[in-house]
Amino acid sequence: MRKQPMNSNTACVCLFNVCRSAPRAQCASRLFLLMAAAPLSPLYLGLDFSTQQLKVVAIDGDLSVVHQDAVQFDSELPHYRTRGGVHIHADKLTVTSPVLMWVQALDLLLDKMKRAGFDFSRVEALSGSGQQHGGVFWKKGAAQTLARLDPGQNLYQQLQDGFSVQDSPVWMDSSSSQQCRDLQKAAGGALRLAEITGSRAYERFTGNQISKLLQTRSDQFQDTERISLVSSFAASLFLGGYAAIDYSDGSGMNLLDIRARNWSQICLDATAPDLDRLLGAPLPSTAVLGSVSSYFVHRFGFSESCRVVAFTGDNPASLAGMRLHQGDMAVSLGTSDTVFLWLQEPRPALEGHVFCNPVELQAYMALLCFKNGSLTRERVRNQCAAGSWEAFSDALKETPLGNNGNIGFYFDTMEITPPAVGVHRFDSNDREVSQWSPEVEIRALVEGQFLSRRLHAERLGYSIVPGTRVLATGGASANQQILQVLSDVFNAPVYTIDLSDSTCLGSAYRALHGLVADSGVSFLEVVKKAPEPQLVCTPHPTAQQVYNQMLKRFAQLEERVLQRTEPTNESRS
Ligand code: 5FX
Repeated sequence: MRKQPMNSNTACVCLFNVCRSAPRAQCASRLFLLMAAAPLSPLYLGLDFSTQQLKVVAIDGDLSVVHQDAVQFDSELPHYRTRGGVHIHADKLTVTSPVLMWVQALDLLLDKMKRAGFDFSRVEALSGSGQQHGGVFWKKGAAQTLARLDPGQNLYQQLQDGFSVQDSPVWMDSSSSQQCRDLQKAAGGALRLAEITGSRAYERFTGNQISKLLQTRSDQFQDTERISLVSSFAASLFLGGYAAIDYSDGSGMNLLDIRARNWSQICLDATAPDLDRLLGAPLPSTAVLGSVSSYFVHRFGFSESCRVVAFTGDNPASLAGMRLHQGDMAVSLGTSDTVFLWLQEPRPALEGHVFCNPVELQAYMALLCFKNGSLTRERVRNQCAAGSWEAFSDALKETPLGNNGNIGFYFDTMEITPPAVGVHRFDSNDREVSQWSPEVEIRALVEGQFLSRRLHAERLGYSIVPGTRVLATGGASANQQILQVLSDVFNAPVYTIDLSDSTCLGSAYRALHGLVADSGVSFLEVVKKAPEPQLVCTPHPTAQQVYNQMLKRFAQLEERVLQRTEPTNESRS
């Protein structure tokens, strides 16, 4: 028997059974039977700093989930008095979250994992994501605090004085309309800004929030030594130093030139002085930023070699979790519907967002949000199918593809894409009508929603090519007839994918990929062992002809609907 120095990766049995209570270092016998000469398999951590909670998932090299945990901000950190993780201010436009709540949530999460016996020494790499657009303002001197964290104290105790702004603006904020107008003017218009940064000016985008801080609380701005996104802030905690903003989440700031993959000088100049220094240089989303700081080694038992892979936004991380391929589209059918696209050549437009792709350097992704999703489907189900999904599905089955030329727009609340409101019905001669039979109304709603998803996706550069897959997730993806319409409108097969925690899982996958990305190994190669999506529908043979025609009319009718809608407070000029 060979005596070996123990590390926590090595399973052992003490012959005299004294180890159970005594720490290894104090073991009297120093006589171990090595049960497993090979170290336990490595693990990869994915964290998600989302709006309402901090979540973690650990996977092994086979991509199996071995540990999950979460901290709910409202209930587990009640002293911050957040609702849904945020504070909505009196003006109803300003929405913030306490930055120290996020710090304390990390303390709590890691303590929970430790108590659950999670073996941090097995973590070979970690990565994570954060709600997009939120800004964290580090106070002068915070870099030193981060670099000298004392493992005897928690992060919260040591970072009390680390931030120049205590309440971080988050993605739900819409208080920077003036700054949006100013930025668009400086960039040469909304479309020009979208061509540079991937999006026209949006109030929640970080650059406009930075500009607002400078104009309204310049003392706090002056006291700032670094600005992070929620994602890069979280990575900074693990690194013990400021983490770079990654290209993908950086695309949600109205500051990054998404083609040059660097800050746009026009946008920097229009936003705040000396901003490139405050932001640091952006890096690819697959970059290994360094190893965890000694704080995590000593306090939790992480290995000194545990790598920190750039953190990114929650939507980019979710694209990774869904393992989207080139040409794929993912549709999440939830309270609001979200569409993710993998794009090779983007065409930024006035609606939607184009971000750098989080898993492939040369590619892009697009994100489109549609506010009138499941709630509108439920309203129409209640009115036209007596509240029954079965009757709703029967109506879809009994009505023809193309609905005999009837086209409807259903915006119960002001829509994001496009910014229009109200219910608008047009017959096959493009004449406005006030009502239809329940069956026609149901088909018009579902076709109208998916024609809109297709129209706006195509405007951003998406095209349906052989091999295109549509991945459906979210509540309504359980309804086969709704998915059949989706398949017909896109003339593509529809697959479903179980996506509980796609964001966290995507971050864990990215941690694993980050270790090999530099050697040219693709993300899809690394995640090929993950379960495949299930094929549920294929398009009807006549679908292409019916919906290609219908899409043209739909686009013209949408213009008519838009002309009747007042512009929103978000600047479209
Ligand atoms: C995307 O642009 C958004 O604002 C949201 O999806 C946030 O990322 C939610 F965390």
